[in-house]
Amino acid sequence: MEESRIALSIGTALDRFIKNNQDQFQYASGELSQILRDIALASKVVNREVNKAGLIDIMGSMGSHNTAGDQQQKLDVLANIRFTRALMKGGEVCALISEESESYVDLNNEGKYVIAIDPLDGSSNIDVNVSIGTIFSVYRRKSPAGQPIHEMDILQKGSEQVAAGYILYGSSTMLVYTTGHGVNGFTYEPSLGEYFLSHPDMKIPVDGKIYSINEGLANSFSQPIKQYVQSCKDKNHTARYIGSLVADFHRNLLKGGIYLYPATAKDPQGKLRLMYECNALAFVAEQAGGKASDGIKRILDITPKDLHQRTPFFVGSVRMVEAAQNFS
Ligand code: FDP
Repeated sequence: MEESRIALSIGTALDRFIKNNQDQFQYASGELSQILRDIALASKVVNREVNKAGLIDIMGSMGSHNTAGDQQQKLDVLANIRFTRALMKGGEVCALISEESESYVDLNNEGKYVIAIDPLDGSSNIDVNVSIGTIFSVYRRKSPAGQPIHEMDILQKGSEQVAAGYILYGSSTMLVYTTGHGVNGFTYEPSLGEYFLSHPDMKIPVDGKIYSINEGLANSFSQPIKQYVQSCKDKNHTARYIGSLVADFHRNLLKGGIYLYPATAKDPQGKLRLMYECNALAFVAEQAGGKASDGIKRILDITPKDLHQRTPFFVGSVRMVEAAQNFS
């Protein structure tokens, strides 16, 4: 009986983990904990919808484009609504930056936190049943609460994040986050409707053998990037590119590797967005012992000038990112 499935421990639920670790946070008033719970809840709803894609009419494009010029998918829009509503409810969040909205949203409240979110990343993969993700960054507001949001609250450097993470809607659904005290991963147990701690204190291997880059664009890579990719081939490294940033990042976090999205002819500044894609993953990578760079400098040290700013992005195992930088 002791060894039967029902007698086995189900582990630590996300809520319990957040509560147990609340004191680690500098401003331990419970608000950040509530934000993490709200994100987890919204992700469960999005997970439910993602799993039904194909059965209900949520696949395909809306026929509109977001600020970055990408075609908006129905699920992109749905995920944006879900996360926005969840984060607006409690009053902890005073402003939202989203891939799906041109400007930030000032929630006109006393909230102390600003959230940057890509509600559904890798959306071109939705219709073909490939893993997609949500990416989020949490900042503390700088201007006094109760006044209109100021630019300094919005355009903060990645190093000022107080929490960040992602949800991966993959073969299982996972929430991975950091509050600056290491990285922990939680797997969703759908029959219980809960996330459970499955990957405590995640560490990315110092070196790896996987390189992830869209080599179809190789003709427009700079010479140093071409040379770096060639060096990976010379070492018989493995090429893996899902084309879903969260999924590619997560695999490399577990196995060791590098993800690169360099400048290309089409996207001379790189394709990925600093504020709601790169910063969060850079924070997670560093907290897991990895590195994130734009090829020259640390991602977390870039001062954003624009909400939808793009940047070249090299992230993953320290040695691989350093090697790629050495070619740049
Ligand atoms: P998508 O356009 O499908 O939303 O951030 C955008 C992103 O996906 C990343 O998730 C992904 O890694 C990258 O773009 C893929 O871009 P390419 O198709 O140019 O390789």
